Amino acid sequence: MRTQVGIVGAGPAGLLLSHLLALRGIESIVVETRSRAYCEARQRAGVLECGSVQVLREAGLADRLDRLGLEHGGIYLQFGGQRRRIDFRDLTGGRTVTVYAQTEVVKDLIAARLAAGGAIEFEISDTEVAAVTTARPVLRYTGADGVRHEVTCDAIAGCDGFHGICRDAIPAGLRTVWESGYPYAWLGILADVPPSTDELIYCHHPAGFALHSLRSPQLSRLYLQVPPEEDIAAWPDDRIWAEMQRRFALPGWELKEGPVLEKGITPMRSFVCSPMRHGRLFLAGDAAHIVPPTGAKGLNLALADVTVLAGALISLLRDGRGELADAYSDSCLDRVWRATHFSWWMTTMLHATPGAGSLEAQLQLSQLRYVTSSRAAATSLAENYVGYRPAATPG
Ligand code: RFL
Ligand code: PHB
Repeated sequence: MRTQVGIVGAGPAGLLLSHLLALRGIESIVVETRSRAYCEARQRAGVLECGSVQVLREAGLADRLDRLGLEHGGIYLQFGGQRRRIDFRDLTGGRTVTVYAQTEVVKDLIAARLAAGGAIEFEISDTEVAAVTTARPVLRYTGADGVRHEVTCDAIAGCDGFHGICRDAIPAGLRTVWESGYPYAWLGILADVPPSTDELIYCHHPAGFALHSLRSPQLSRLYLQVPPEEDIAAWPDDRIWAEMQRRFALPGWELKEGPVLEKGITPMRSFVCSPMRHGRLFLAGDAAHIVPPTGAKGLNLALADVTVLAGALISLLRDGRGELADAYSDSCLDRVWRATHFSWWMTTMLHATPGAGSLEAQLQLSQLRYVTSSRAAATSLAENYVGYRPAATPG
């Protein structure tokens, strides 16, 4: 088999890349270990930066996003018995974020690819990438029917997430990895209850961080800081709600409870791999970098990477020009490091470190008071949250 770009992974990165390439006449195949139903149901991110919304809109993928997405002009920071708003519109010249679940983004992308006759192979196994430093890299996999395939490509995009195989195709001696864990995890729930808030609430509390997010006017998404090795079995629904009530408590405000539709625990880490390119293999999204979710950056970075990558591959494969491909890694890593710092900063400002002395809490509270009272500090948070810097759609 022969295609121009072999794409490993049908997450947001791989799917958007195949779509952006198809819009410019570049052929690709997407291979994915999981089933379509699994990819469409996996509960993950919820916040799109304005640049991500613009890329999806310009690619003709925003029909449902424009109908169902909820535009938010700010967030609340809650700490020390008060809830203060950061006004993105005011601080960033009118920019906003949009709450629209990653599951919906993935559904839209899969539907658009299949409607356009795009090739997505689900439930494949034994993915291999080879000859990536030649002009004809090779992608091998076993299809759902058990048949082994070999696809000769012009380039391969490793969009296979943090646990994928593509990153390891860059020889260890040629890549540098920076990594750090955090001494806490998030317990996330999807609840069948209208949100109790009009904007997301990021809540600092001595017992640990909590986040009130949403999915629709009827569905709430909430998170609690828990110990990293916590067993979800230790958290029956009534314990989760009791802990939410304790952390979010504010006089005159009520947290509404409802049936818990889904729950799970997510560990946290910061991770960056450089370079994001080796020969004709290009990494994008979680395959190359991971951030803790407190800054709502992971999905947005994945979409930004492939927006840049699409431009680089179009230039390379259509016009025979390699400059953008050569610049790909550095131009993405600039944004990745900004988001890595922002996510680390939000995380360490808002979470309680187990065993930390009381000095830490005082420093966090001082930072929270500063960021909610100084226009300069609030602007820095706001411009990072809405997206610094957005990637432009390839021409
Ligand atoms: P994905 O989504 O992990 O997709 C990778 C795909 O590759 C497949 N795969 C393979 N396919 C073929 N062969 C192999 N050998 C393969 N190995 C793996 C996998 O099955 C999968 O389908 O990576 P991608 O596309 O880079 O997208 C990244 C985002 O999914 C991720 O960064 C975000 O979900 C992170 N994130 C958030 N990001 C935001 O921007 N805003 C948020 O509000 C936000 N909240 C979150 C989050 C992540 C969370 N979790 C669960 C980690 C909240 C949570 C709780
Ligand atoms: C979510 O809605 O899932 C969400 C929102 C904001 C975050 C992380 C996750 O920072």
